[in-house]
Amino acid sequence: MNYVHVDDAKDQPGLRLALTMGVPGPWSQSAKYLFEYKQYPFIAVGQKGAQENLELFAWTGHRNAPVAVFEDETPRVGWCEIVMLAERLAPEPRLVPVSSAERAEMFGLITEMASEGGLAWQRRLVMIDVMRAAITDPAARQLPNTLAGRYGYTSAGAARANGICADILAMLAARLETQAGRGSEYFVGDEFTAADLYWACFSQLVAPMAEDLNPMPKRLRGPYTAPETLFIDPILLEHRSKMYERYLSLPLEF
Ligand SMILES: N[C@@H](CCC(=O)N[C@@H](CS)C(=O)NCC(=O)O)C(=O)O
Repeated sequence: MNYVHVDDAKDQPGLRLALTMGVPGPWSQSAKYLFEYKQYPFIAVGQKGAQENLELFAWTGHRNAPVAVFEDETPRVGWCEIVMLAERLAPEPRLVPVSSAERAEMFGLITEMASEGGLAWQRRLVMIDVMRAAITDPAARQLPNTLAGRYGYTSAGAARANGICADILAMLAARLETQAGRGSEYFVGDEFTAADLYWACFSQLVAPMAEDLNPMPKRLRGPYTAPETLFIDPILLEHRSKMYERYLSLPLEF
């Protein structure tokens, strides 16, 4: 990924996307693929995970990623507003269904993956626990401690997280089973939508793809991998493999 510094991006026209560098952060990966899939050009700006990102903050008011800045419009940070920006800038190929009923289904599914309290949010609470336990020297726990402060970590919350993840994963698998029963390989309707794209990216947070496809830092592979107690129905991983093969570039770039 060719990242540009904030100073070299902020006065440029068009779309600037701040993305987390060096890790397959699923929110950043999804934002990147939205625009890549639509072949809409953007300048990638590097965000450093769990750091202060002072220049990014001065420019956008945010320290984390993704942040999408189009021209002089308000920076967009929520996944939903970034999906809608992509759809506005490049209406074709569509990633949001025409039918309002299907839109409601699609946004509901992504909410369960990506919104506050959803699958990735819960996985991050567990990941913070795992990273803390792996670093024996408390003084060296700056990264997980920063994430803990940013994303509402409590040990009680982390203890509840696996149960919530299991429920969401079972719902997503059941959804794909139902769709398969009516002859569709996609989460919603009969076509590739943002829900399929988001699941491909967010699945990395429970079952990261192999090193050759997802060359993530070795020290993060453990924390990204779900515990064995969390059942991941094979249909979920078959689906994400198909989506990458058909629509999303591999290997992952970050
Ligand atoms: N704002 C996003 C969520 C963004 C988010 O959680 N970003 C994380 C994961 S990629 C992040 O930047 N973590 C590293 C950091 O805080 O520096 C949304 O609500 O859709």
